[in-house]
Amino acid sequence: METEVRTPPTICGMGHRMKRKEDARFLFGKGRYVDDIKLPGMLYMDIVRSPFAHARIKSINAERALAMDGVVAVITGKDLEKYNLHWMPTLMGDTQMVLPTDRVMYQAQEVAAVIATDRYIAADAVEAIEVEYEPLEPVVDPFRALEPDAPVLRTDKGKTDNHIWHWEVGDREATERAFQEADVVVKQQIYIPRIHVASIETCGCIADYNPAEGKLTVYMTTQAPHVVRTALALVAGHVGLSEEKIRVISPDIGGGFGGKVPTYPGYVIAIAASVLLGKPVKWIEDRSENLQADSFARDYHITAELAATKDGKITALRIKTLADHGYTDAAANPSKFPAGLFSICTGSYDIKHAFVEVDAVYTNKPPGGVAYRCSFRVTEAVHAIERMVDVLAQKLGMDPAELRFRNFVQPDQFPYKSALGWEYDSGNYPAALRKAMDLIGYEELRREQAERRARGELIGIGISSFTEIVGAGPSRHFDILGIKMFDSCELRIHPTGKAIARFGTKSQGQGHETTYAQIIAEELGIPAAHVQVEEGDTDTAPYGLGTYASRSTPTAGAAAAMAARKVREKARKIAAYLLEVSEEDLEWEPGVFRVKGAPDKSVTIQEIAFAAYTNHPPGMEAGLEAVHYYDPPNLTFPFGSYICVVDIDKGTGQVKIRRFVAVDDCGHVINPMIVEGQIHGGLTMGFAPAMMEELVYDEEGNILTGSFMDYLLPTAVETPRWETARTVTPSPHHPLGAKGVGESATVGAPAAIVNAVVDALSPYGVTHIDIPITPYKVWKILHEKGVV
Ligand code: PCD
Repeated sequence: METEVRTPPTICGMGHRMKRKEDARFLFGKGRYVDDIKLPGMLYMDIVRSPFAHARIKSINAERALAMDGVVAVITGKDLEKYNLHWMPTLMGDTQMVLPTDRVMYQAQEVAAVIATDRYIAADAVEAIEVEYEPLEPVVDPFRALEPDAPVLRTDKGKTDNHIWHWEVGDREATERAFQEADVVVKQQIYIPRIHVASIETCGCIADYNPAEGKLTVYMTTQAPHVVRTALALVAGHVGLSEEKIRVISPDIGGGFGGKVPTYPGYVIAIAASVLLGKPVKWIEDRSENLQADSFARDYHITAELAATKDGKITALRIKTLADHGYTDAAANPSKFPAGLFSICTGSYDIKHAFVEVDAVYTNKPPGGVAYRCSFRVTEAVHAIERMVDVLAQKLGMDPAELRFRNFVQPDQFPYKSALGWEYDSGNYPAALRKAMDLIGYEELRREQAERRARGELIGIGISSFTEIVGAGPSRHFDILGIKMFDSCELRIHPTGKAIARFGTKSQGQGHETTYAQIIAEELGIPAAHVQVEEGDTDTAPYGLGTYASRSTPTAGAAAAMAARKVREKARKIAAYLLEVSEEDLEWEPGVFRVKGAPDKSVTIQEIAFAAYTNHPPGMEAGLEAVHYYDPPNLTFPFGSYICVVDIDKGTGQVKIRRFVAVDDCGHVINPMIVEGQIHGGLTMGFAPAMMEELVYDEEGNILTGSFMDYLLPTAVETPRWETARTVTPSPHHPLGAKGVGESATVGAPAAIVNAVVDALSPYGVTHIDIPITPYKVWKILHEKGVV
């Protein structure tokens, strides 16, 4: 099945490879990012950061800094404490320091802020501030954090240990029984290291408090502007910032990837500084600050087990995980799901019994647990199950494709209720894997592998058949800080038949200005070129929860279709009036209402729009507009099958990805070109942590990968050539049959790569390798296992 193209290229509805409307301004260098904005009288902020992972602050001496020309103020935790603004809530309901009053909890934590008339003066003044620290014993290892004699980090919360929460789901006893009765059991420790999104643009803001109006405008790199506005009103209402006086503007954003969901201390300090000084204050992180202090992702220590019959039917899954959250749980998960949607870990398989538990701990590291293009811990879940299926295949001596076919949820089982409680909306897993196998020539590759193995060469083939879960709400299960997770579209048609549509989401590069316009073009027949899309200004956009977790298409995209349908219903009434027939006598085709049986009697949507303001039916309200708040009935479950082929150089341990075929299914596709772009980017962001990215700390809590010298990112040179294809299994509940897609590839890719490398080394007894698979790691294995 393919997405049907119902509109001509002049209208450019769904299914057209429309070029991105936003690209004109990006390609001309006319994007408007936070750092492009300069306001009259603007001051600049820079931040003093802690060299220690855990220390008491004995004193802060700002005298030398304050004496410097151009330095306006130095702000410390003690200053903020006077207004009770030294702590702030995290999105997970934990608390985080804005600035410390007594202790620092991780290296690079904010200690004080300098406000100056110039960015460089601010930076020099940071150097001039003298802070006296008394180092304390740091807790770096999460297992150490749980030992009874480990230093307790969050004494401010009255805690007596470093355990944050325990979360479990599934049937423990039934799973236990299934394990006892199993013919075969496999068990594997899997570590998914801490990583960082490293988007091109770092974080920053301009806080602009206007004392005359009592109004605060914040230009800010945020993926969720409305949530920020409400949260700010809730925490700073007592100092006069009430919600109607706060305007958050998220301008163009140079990549978000989950890292721009949280509110970082820098934003709050800049806001406090602007309110105190009555002037605009700009704060822009530098690259190292971004890498060292902003929220990280992953850091999951997983123990996974599978039980199966001897002919390869998986009967149960059990997972125990230790989650390192740094010194505060600053994850951005929906409130009811402290481990995000990790419970999608039964994956694409019909597993009757499952039990999962996650324990979270505090350590002296930057706070987090946010996404890195992974829709709430789904990458961790997919990595665990896709690795385990291969571990089992190896144990059974069975082809991993065959094992997958034997265990897939079958197409006729949808809607499918998983053992851990999700209702998968639709899928056809065998079709996607079969297609990927055909494209890559699976059988032929296995033959080649056998021949080469006989010659002692290392070639591996790895599969990942993942299931994603995206599009939160439904609001009965999903909220952030109590705010329900729906999303919105407000659509206005102008008299000349052109439109403006505003949304509660916020593109960071995904192309919403194009795809939302295409949805409205599809529903109303107004050319997508004539639909202006706006997001990110809380004074004008309808309320929404923002863009992350691939939720925009499932929620706001659906809202666009529903708002357009409301407009079309009103348009039908106007058309009946203009054509002097009853509504039932009208037929709709994109852009035109025709009289049934008299097709030359018709009115276009443009004529109707004009009439809505110039000649509307008596008794009807003038105008043509609609608002829709869409609360999805379920999540959407995109999926895919990826196959990776690797060749390993025995001398150097270098892994070369020879081919990578990705078959994705995101239901109906709005813009195939944009979806392919999303997959290409997503695959590269799956390749990176699989092969090179990792935040590493020494035993003192010093970050060893604090710059791009050591935190490796792939360039075009290292990145493999991606081969993409798709199947189309529409979502039965989304108005357009679409599912989200933004994160699928990052979620699915790492397991395919690791499975390929392990497959190459399996004749030598290798069953697992933790990512990142660096040449050194492979080289060591080759030597340990006596391969060379
Ligand atoms: N689409 C189409 N069709 C379908 C689906 C989809 O067409 N079916 C398209 C849309 O429209 C858009 C895109 O595609 O445009 C995407 O989508 P989605 O899936 O819905 O998603 P969104 O919500 O919009 O977004 C989000 C995502 C995420 S989540 C991430 S990470 C990443 C991705 O997105 N990020 C980014 N991608 C991207 N891209 C770019 N360029 N940039 C960025 O930043 Mo998170 O949670 O935050 O981790």
